[in-house]
Amino acid sequence: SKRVRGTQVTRHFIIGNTACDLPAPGYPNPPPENHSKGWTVYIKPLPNGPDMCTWLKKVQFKLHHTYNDASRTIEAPGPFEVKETGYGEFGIEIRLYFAQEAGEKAVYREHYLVLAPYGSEEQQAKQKSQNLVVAERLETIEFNEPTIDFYKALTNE
Ligand code: SLL
Repeated sequence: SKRVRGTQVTRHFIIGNTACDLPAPGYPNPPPENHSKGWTVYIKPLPNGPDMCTWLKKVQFKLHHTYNDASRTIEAPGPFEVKETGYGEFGIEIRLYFAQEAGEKAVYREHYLVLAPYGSEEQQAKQKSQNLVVAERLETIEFNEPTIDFYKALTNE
């Protein structure tokens, strides 16, 4: 399909994870043996940002090989997240897939799972008292000369 020449569309989103000590609400209780942490990895829009499923069709999260079914695929409309329990940190391979008419290859990102409190003593104390670690970053994706159909999907949000 035809492309919109000389045009770039940029979209922002958040990649991150939350983590807590088990047992905790929302995770199996009792936890699986040796699993001391609950965590959730996700792709999400910015606060008050537009919905992502106009342009994001599927997200694949590839977990550490110690997990059963290490490849987890979430279709739109999501939520694009994987909730798990475990004992250790590792890099999660993330692939973002777009609509067929986009003619775009999957985009790869990595998120290193953060399970332990981090930052200043004060920040760590707060994370411990709330039993909640949040590790997020802003990500940018740039579509260069998108197809006309994909351009419409991107800009009609
Ligand atoms: C570490 N390099 O040793 C890391 C490996 C392994 C993560 C982390 C449990 C999987 C399961 C799990 O947390 N795997 O039992 O289903 O720290």
